[in-house]
Amino acid sequence: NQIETDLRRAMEDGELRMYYQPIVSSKDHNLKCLEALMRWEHPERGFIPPSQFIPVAEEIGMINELGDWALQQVCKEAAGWPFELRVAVNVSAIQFAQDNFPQKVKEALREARMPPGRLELEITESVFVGDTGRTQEMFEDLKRIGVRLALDDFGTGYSSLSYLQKAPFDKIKIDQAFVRGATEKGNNNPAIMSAIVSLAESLGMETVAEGVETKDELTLVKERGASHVQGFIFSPAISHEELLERLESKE
Ligand code: G
Ligand code: G
Ligand code: MN
Ligand code: NA
Repeated sequence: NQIETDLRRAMEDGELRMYYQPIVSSKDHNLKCLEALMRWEHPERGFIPPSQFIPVAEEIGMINELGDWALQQVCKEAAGWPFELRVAVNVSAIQFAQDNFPQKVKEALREARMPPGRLELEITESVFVGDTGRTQEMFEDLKRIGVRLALDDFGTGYSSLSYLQKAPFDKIKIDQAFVRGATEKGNNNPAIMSAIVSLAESLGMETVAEGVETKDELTLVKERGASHVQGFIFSPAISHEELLERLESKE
């Protein structure tokens, strides 16, 4: 399989990179967290987006290796930042189902000397599908280590409110599908956003409005109470080098 060979080489030869997208506070637009997003610079095919290679890695059984690499890389990079900012890593349901996943997280933090509270794991509702009871234990193990948990892409999958009750999430990420079109007349998305925010608040969870691109969208998500904002209006994901330059210019 060509893509499998290519992915292996990509990991070994450093063709994979972590990029970082800012997540800011709604109130003052201060930088609070960076979401790590994987990028693949293929020597012949050029840039391959994660939406293309992550599902392949899941199918061919390489997502755990890729995920281990990402976790270690992000902890190493974030440990060296000039500010103690949080960093969020996407974790696929397959990775999350590994019995030794909490151990891997602990190890990556220890290796990098990263304080656990700076690491946030973004998981989607798909981790609850086919759950045999182990998921609950996994959450408890991770909370014991001291990392934060975020529920990603909320509202698009199998969204069951019982998931919110079952898991100790610190943050809910409101999917960008609710931001798109939200500023148009007669759109229901603002009402849905308000409902998600009030639910999250009553459970003591932060909220991030994802995919905010325009001023009108920013005004709207603030009106609707989202505590944090992420989107091209502030910045796309940038390389680690560019992030360091930006952070150092703030020192
Ligand atoms: O950055 P972009 O919007 O192209 O990302 C597309 C998708 O790929 C997102 O859903 C994101 O969660 C996923 N993704 C990006 N980086 C990683 C990663 O390191 N691990 C996993 N499991 N998914 C990732
Ligand atoms: O599924 P997940 O939330 O992990 O993926 C985040 C994805 O959203 C990344 O691929 C990122 O590049 C993309 N993204 C981030 N901000 C914006 C935005 O403002 N507009 C659009 N269209 N995509 C965005
Ligand atoms: Mn995410
Ligand atoms: Na998301």
